[in-house]
Amino acid sequence: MAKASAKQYRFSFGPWNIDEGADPFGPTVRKPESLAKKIKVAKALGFDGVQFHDDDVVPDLDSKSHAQIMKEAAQVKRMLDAEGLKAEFTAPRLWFARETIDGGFTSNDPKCRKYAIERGKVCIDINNAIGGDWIVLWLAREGSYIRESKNARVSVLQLRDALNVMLEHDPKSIFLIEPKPNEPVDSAIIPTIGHAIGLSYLTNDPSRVGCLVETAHSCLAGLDPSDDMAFALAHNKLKSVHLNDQGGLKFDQDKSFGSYNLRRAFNQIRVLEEYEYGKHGEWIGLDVKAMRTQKQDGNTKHLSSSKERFLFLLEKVRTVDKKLEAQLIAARDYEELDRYILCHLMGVKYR
Ligand code: GLO
Ligand code: MG
Repeated sequence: MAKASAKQYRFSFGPWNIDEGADPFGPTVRKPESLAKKIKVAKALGFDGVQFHDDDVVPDLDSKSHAQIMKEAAQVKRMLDAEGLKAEFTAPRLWFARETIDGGFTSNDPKCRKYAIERGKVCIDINNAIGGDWIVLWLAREGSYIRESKNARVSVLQLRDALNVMLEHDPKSIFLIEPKPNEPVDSAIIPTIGHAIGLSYLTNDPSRVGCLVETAHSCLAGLDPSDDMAFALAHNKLKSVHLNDQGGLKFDQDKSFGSYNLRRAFNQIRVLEEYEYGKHGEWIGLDVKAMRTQKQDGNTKHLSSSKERFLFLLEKVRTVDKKLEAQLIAARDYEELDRYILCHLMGVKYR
């Protein structure tokens, strides 16, 4: 077990991270668990908070009045309070509704775009009711299957306009864009962290538009997740992360953190640690999925093992011989630096 003090870091995951194991090729293999149970699991596994979709907080919210939605959100806040947990964020699940088949904010149908914006406003109200720190916008269907179906320049400006309306709806809310290059769409309008940050600068209040880097999404774009985090940190825009892992350019795997590439995981923690990520309340979010083969009674092991690995690698980051590292960098002996880092990671004697 890791020795490092993780005081600086707060951990969270979402209810969707304890799932039933369905995939596009087959049915569910595990029974659904209630939100109340998942909140208890978060506490039992030593997490500090929970991430939500708007309809995780209030199921079937389109069929409910605003007053009813607020009442149910307050109940979830009480469930969190009872466990001493916090809500990290709420995300409008804009990829599930009939109205968002062709995207939400960038749908070609103006009625559907209006639906998406109204849903965004309800999500903001829910987030305020449960005391969440931010709104996360995973722009799942804001893209296309064939490029001719949408004008990408128009789509970018529609995203800007939607953000402006939401920024105005609540002058205190902070919005984080979570980019992903593909899946469910073929080509996303905002595929990378550079695009997300570029979009933030187009809005009326860039200071309230940041971003969330997810390991697997960076890998799917062929990029290094720690470099994406560093880029966002350089812009003061890294407000959250979704740590997981991904084995190359295939479907979005959401593997346990570090399970595919330990060194890549080490480097993500390294960049977060070096720039004191977490000092201003930023969370370590885990967006991991259990394998479909996993049985019901082991359906949270991917969460506990991801957190355990984070703490183990944090210790590795903190015990790098900085003097030696600086000497090897000054000597431009990167072969030796590579050897030292690998010895350190493998726990074998160096020299
Ligand atoms: C899927 C995304 C998804 C979001 C979550 C919050 O690829 O990573 O899990 O992070 O729905 O909006
Ligand atoms: Mg994610």
